[in-house]
Formats: sequence, structure tokens, C-alpha cells
Amino acid sequence: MSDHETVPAEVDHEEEIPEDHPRYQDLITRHRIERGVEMGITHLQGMHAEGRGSAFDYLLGEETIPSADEAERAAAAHLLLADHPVLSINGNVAALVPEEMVELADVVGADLEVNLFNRTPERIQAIADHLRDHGAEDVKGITADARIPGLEHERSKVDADGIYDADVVLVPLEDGDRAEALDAMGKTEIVIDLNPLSRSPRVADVPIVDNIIRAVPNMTAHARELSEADEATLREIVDAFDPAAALEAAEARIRSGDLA
Ligand code: PTJ
Repeated sequence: MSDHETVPAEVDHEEEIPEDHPRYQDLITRHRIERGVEMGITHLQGMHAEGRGSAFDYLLGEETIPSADEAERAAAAHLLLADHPVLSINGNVAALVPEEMVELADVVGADLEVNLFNRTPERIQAIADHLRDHGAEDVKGITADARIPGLEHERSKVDADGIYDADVVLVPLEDGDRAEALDAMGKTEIVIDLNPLSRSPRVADVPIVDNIIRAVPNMTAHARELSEADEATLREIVDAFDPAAALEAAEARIRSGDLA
């Protein structure tokens, strides 16, 4: 039996979590969400969302499956082709991958915009500050001077020169109707969600069924590798991607995955 079968009782810093713990990745994500709640950037419901995601990740074998890697490559191609790509950030995304989102935005030339389900001015500001602490220069979402048509709740509040104006939007970790509303606006949507049955990935042009912790660095790696590619090559990658097949492959893996 491993020395680390149990979760360390009190973890102040994630470095205290032993890397050889069999549930290392899950403990890191849990710890980051907990810290996010303490810092006022993540909503308490974010822990529930994380639990839901980690159950699916367990069944995926906690790895990027080939169809997800393909989706991450197609997503990178879309972001590089875009005139105005925007990466949407909520409380879970800010807690889990702040630096990685700033890096992806930098590599593909995208804007970062805070958009929250449980929106308060304090959380919007705290997340924008957190992203700036991790290297972001400009963070959108505070002005909120435009609305996504057909959406009643707080997630409809966007910046006129941000998500409202974007042609390609990355929408991670939300199961909701914003994806449908953005789709109705004619935007290309990339969704990261570990649950292939959630509403958001089902309307996405590119559904990525992978943990955001693995998905974002892998998208950045693909974007770096494709940064010199010509438009025809990028269009070929985008056109060859089949969203229904990617969802089907992920669901098949979850339902029949060999965890050995
Ligand atoms: O910060 P706010 O106020 O905008 O709220 C954010 C949450 C996440 C609380 C809110 O959007 C929410 O309640 O989301 P849902 O409806 O629980 O959906 C979150 C989705 O993300 C679920 O389908 C999870 O399976 C998925 N998910 C959770 N953690 C991860 C994930 N997908 C990828 N990587 C993860 N680490």
C-alpha cells in the first residue's frame, strides 16, 4: 500500500501534496478550487462543479484521450484563424489555470474576459486582479456594456469590444444556455467540459472533453506548433474536425473505459 492513500489533512500550499500520491491531479485541482473560494474568486458552487468534473475525469483515466487532443488542435487552429478571439473566464477557470489562460491568450492573440454565472462586482474585480497577477495586461468583463440577446441571467453581461464583438469564443466549464445564445449570434464556440452530455459541448463547434488543467497547456502547445502554418493548412485542420465524433468517442471511453 502506498504511503499516501489518504488526503493530507491540512494543505496550505499545493507543493505539500506529494507528487506520487495516486490521486495527485485531483488533489491539486481540489486544493486550487478551495484556495479560489478563500481568495473570493471562486463561488462555493465551484467545488460542486469540480466534483462533477472529476468524476468524469476518473472515468476517462485522467488523461487526454486522442479525440480530445484532436479537438485541442482544431481549437488552436480556430483561435489562430480568428479575427477577434476571446477566452471567457469564470471563477473555476481563474482558480485552476490563470497563468495558462494568460499564456494561451498571448500565443493566439486573444482577449481575456471575465464572465460569471454568480456575478458580483467584487468577484469580477478579484478575478481581473488575479489574472493581472499572473501576467495579464488587459482584462475585459468589467464594463459589461453589451448583452447577449436571448439570455436573461447575469451571464448575458459582456463587453461590447470583448465577447460581444468576438468571432471565436472559448467557453470553459459551464453547463448552460450561454453557449446556445452565443451560437445563435453566429460565433464559433470552443467548449471545454469533462461531461460530454452537458448542453454547452453539445452546441460547440469544437467540444473538448478533457480536464482544463491538461486542455489549455495542450492547446497552447498546438498553437505554438501551428503558429507558422498558412491559412490553408489551418482551414484543413478546422474542416477535418468532426464535433459529433469527438463527443461520441469521449462518451464511449467514459462508458467503457479500462481503468487498469
Ligand atoms: O464562477 P461562476 O459564478 O461563473 O460559476 C462557475 C460554475 C462552474 C460554478 C458554474 O458555471 C456552474 O455551476 O457550472 P456547472 O453547471 O456545474 O458546469 C460546470 C461543468 O464543467 C460541468 O459539466 C463539469 O463536468 C465541468 N468541469 C468541472 N471541472 C472541470 C470541468 N471540465 C473540465 N475541466 C475541469 N477541471
